[in-house]
Amino acid sequence: MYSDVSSPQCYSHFLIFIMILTLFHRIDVEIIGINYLTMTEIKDLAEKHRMVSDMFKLPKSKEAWEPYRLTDEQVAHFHEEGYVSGIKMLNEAQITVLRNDLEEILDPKHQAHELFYEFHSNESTDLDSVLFHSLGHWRITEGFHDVLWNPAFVMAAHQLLDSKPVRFWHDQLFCKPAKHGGVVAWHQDYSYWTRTIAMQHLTCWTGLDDATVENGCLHYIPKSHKWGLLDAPELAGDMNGIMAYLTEEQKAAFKPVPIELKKGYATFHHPLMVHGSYKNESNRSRRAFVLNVFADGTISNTDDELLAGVPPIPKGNKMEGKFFPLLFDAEI
Ligand SMILES: O=C(O)CCC(=O)C(=O)O
Repeated sequence: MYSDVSSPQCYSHFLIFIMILTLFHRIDVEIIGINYLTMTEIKDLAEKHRMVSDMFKLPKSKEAWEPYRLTDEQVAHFHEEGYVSGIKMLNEAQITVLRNDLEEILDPKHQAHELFYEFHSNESTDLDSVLFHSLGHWRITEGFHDVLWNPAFVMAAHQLLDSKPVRFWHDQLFCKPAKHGGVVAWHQDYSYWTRTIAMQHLTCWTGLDDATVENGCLHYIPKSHKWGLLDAPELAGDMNGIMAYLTEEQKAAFKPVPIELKKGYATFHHPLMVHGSYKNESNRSRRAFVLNVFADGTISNTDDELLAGVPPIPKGNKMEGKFFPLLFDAEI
């Protein structure tokens, strides 16, 4: 039996069908609209291997680079002690730009959040403490992108890497809030990086707040870069986890030195330098960003992913490409 298409019942079914169709169409259009917006607004700054803002001026001549050079004494201190600190990186205006950038990207709802390699709102294993730690923000804000090419940074890095060209590895943020900032346990950076060889890496830590003993500044164990490679402890776990891997002689030489720095100033350390930082129980925050580099010619030591979301570089191949820009080459 056929239904009568002109019946009121059939007409109301037809109306409901049209309403559902319209609804789905609108949802569809909205979803496409959201995707379209996301696609157009997220800019991955890793595509740009040069400065994209006017935050820093690139020196145009050999003479113009000179003011950024470390002295021979500073370079000698790095080799002897494993670190050199008190290097001016940023002026007040640059600090303000980076603090504002930081404020924005701390929000996990930031539109470019997916570009982080890692994002830990709280990496601390101590339930009463907070340690914000992330990697990959150079891809997200112009400020954190351009600090990679800061002349004061690249010139010092070049000198400390035995005058070799400087290639970017990755960046990090370590932020401790006032009152309940968590520790960064004693560690050597290279103990987490053996997936890249040879060991010709370097770390630069720059404060966005004045860093003091009270708010959890970085501490070094001078000369520990001569101890060889130790096992890697949990980074934001037990402060003294590394002690299990030390000889009695190393334990006796374990004399932490606080690296107090005014905001905008940096400290550079060797990849085997034992370092860490204590809690922040003061009423001031302690925010800092870290730049990790290696000498050009460093190769991948794994077929696995080197950083989350970054296409693998097959073992034995040179570290280069979109995610690992060359930052400084005196020959160019
Ligand atoms: O900011 C901190 O307290 C730790 C930094 C660190 O581990 C590093 O610079 O390698």
